[in-house]
Amino acid sequence: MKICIISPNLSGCVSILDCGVTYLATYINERTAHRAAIWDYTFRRKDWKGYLKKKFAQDRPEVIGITFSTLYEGYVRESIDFIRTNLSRDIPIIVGGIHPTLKPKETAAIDGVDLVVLGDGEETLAETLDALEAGRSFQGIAGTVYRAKGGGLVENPKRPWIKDINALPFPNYDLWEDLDKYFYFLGQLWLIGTRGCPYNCTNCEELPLREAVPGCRYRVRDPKNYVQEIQFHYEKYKNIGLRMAHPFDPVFPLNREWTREFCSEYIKSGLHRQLPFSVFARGDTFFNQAQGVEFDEERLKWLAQAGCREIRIGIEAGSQRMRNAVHKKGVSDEQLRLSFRYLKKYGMLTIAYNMLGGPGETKAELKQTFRMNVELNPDKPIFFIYQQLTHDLSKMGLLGQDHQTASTVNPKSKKKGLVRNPRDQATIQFGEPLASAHYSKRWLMCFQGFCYSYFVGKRVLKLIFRQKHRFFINLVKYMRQGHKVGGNMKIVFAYFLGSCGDNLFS
Ligand code: B12
Repeated sequence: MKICIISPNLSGCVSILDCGVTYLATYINERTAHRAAIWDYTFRRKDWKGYLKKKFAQDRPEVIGITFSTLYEGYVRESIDFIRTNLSRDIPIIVGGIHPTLKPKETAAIDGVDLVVLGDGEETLAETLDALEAGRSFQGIAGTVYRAKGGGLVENPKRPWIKDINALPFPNYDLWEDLDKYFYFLGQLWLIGTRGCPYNCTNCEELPLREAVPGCRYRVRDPKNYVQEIQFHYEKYKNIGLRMAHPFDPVFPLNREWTREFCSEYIKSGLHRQLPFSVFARGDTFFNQAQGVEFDEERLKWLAQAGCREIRIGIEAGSQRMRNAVHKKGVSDEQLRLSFRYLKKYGMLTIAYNMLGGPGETKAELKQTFRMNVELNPDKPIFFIYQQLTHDLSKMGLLGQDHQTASTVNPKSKKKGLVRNPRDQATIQFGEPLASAHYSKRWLMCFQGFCYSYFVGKRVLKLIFRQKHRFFINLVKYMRQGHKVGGNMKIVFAYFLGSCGDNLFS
C-alpha cells in the first residue's frame, strides 16, 4: 500500500521539520513492504490546495496519513475537508500524533477521519496498512480508535510505547522534498535520541502522555547509536547546508554518564571538528547533588570539548511563583544565575526560553521575567506566548477567576475576542494569549513586543558591529527568500537573527 503522510503546517513557521513523521515514513519504507511519502505544506502555504491536488495526481496514494498537534487542529480539519470535497470521498484517512493520543475520542469524531493512532506510530501503522491491504477491518489493531459503520466508537486495546528505540532505523530526511530550504533557513537538523521526558512541568504534555499510553514513556537511545546517526546525516547533508546538529532531546545532558559517553563517541568519530551541536538543558541540570558537587563543571566541559556550541535553557518565568508553583519547573533563581555564569565561562552561546501570560500571571511578574533576562543576558532570548494545548487548567487547579480558557484554534473561526490573525494563532511564538483579569490580550502582545524590541535591538547592533554591511545583505536575501516561500515574516526574522548563516554561531 502507498501512504502519503501530511505535515499540515500552515503557520508560516519555517522550522517544522517533523522528526515523528520522518521516523514513521522511514519505518514503513525500510521495515515493511508498503511505501510511504511525506507531503509538506511548510513552503507551499500560499497554494497548499494546488500542491495537494498535484501530489494526489502524481503519487496516487492509497491511504492518507496526517500528523496532528493541538495547535494545528484547524489545518488538519481544513486538509481533511479539502481532501474529502475535492480529491477523494473514500480514501482512508489516518491521523496520529500528540493531539490524537491525548484526545482520541474527539479526534475520531472529526468528519472524514477513518482511524486514530495513539502513541508511537511505527508498528501500529504497519499493521494498519497490512489490514487495509488484506481488506480486513481495523478491529483488534492495538493502539487505535475508530468509528464503526453504525457510528459507535471502537477502542482497540492500547499498544505500549516502543521499548527499544535503538532498534528503529535512522530517520531518512531525504523524504522531505524541501530539505534544502530547511537548511537555508535553519542550517540545522532536529534530531531526537529521547522519547519522553522525566519531568512534570505543567505547561508540557509529557505528564498526560505518560498516562495516555501504557509502558515506559521515557526512553533514551544508546549514545553510540545516536552519534552514528548524526554521522550518517552529516555525510549526507554536509554539502547542502547542514551546519549544526540540533538534538531536540528535552534535557540532553541529564545523565552524567550518558553525557560523558556521548561526548567521547562524538570526539572519536571526528565530528567535534566538523559539526557543532546545540542542546537543551535545564537550570538545574548541572547540579550534581548525588556526588556532592555544587555545579558539575566537568559535564559542561565535556560538552564544550565535543563541539557543543549552544545551550538552550528555559527560564520560563522570572517569578519563582510562576516558574515553580504554576509551571512546576523546580528550578531556583540561584541555579539559573549560576548556570548562565558557567555557560558563558565555557564560551557557550545561550538561548533562554520564556513563556509570557501563564495562568494567573500578573503584570508585576511579567516584568520580573524581563528583568531576569536582562540580568542573565542570554545571547538569544525568546519570549513565547503561553499556550494551553490540551490541558484542563481547572482540573490542574491553575485556572482561577483571573483567567479564562484559551480561544479556539480553528483558523476559519471568526470568534469574538480573538486579537491575533487566526493563522498566527497556531504557534507558540505568536499564539493567542489566555484571557486575563490582570491585563488585556493586547497589553500582553505589546509587552512581548517590548521584550523583543529591547533584546532584538541589542542583538541587531551586535551583529551589525561584527558583520558591517554583510549583515544587511544577508538580511535582505533571507527575508526575500522567506517572503517567496510564504513564511510568517515575524518568525522568518526571528530565525534570521538566531539561525541564519553567520548568525548561527555569533
Ligand atoms: C522534537 C519536538 C519538536 C520538533 C519536531 C516535531 C516532532 N513532532 O517530532 C519541532 C521543532 C519541529 C517541533 C515543533 C512544534 N512543536 Co514540538 N516537540 C518536540 C518534542 C520535544 C519531542 C517530540 C518527539 O519526541 N518527536 C519524535 C517522534 C518519534 O515522536 P512524535 O513526534 O510524537 O511522533 C510519533 C507519534 O506521535 C506518531 N505520529 C505522529 N504523527 C503521526 C501521523 C500518523 C498518520 C500516525 C499513524 C502516527 C503519527 O508516530 C510518531 C513515530 O512514533 C515534544 C515534547 C515531548 N516530550 O514529546 C514537543 C511537542 C511535541 N511540541 C509541541 C508543540 C506545541 C510544537 C509546536 C506547535 C511549536 C510551535 N512552533 O509553535 C510545533 C508543532 C509542530 C508539529 N509538527 O505539529 C507540543 C505539542 C503539544 C500538543 N498538544 O500538540 C509538545 C508535546 C511539547 C509540549 N509543549 O507539550 N517540536
